[in-house]
Amino acid sequence: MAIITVERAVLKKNDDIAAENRGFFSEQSAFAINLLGSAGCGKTSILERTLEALKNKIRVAVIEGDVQTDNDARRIAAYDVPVAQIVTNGLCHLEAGLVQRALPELPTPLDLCIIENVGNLVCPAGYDLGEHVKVTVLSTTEGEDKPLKYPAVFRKSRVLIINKTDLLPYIPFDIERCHEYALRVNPELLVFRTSCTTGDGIDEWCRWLLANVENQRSS
Ligand SMILES: Nc1nc2c(ncn2[C@@H]2O[C@H](COP(=O)(O)OP(=O)(O)OP(=O)(O)O)[C@@H](O)[C@H]2O)c(=O)[nH]1
Ligand SMILES: [Mg+2]
Repeated sequence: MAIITVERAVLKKNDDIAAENRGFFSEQSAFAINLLGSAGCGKTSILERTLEALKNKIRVAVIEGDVQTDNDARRIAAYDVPVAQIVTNGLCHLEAGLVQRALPELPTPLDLCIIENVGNLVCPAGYDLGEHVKVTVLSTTEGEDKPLKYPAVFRKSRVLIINKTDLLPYIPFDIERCHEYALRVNPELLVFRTSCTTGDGIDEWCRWLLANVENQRSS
């Protein structure tokens, strides 16, 4: 019983800070995304493709969450985009307080802030960071049943990106079935199919992003 009480208190504190973070983004009319997915599904690769397409059109910044290393922040910095790295030192997810501490490192005002969460399909789902939308990436090498096995993150996401579609000819991954499983868990999910290798689907994803940046600006 005591454990449950402590957990509730921790999550309540997280939610309070997340609300402050959301206020920080909303005050400057910036659209904020929490980018989730297993280790290696292609989150940073999608960011790289996205920055190539959008960095000269909008003011964008990235927050990178990793258990160790600043490898991903270096990859983003190579695009000349403002980036803050959070190293969790073993923690398997980002929390709102960690994001709040990174916010002063970003320039303001922004149009878009993307927070890449720690690579994990389970724990990050429970923590609101103050984003407007959660976007989950699932790659074709992970198996089409993942929406059914790890439903929480898919249920809480607005968007699913099925990445690494270039590998479909070589692996037994039924993308239509994966799509159907994802919609079974969350009928509202918007699904994009991308390949960071060929660039397929990236335009469509970027168009969605730009439309949401515009909505946020005019709200
Ligand atoms: N074939 C193929 N490989 C990809 C694609 N996207 C990413 N990769 C490769 O997948 C590996 C992992 O990509 P990352 O972008 O580092 O994945 P990540 O989700 O950011 O990884 P973590 O931050 O460690 O969780 C790299 O070797 C990428 O080159 C894709 O669309 N197709
Ligand atoms: Mg990464």
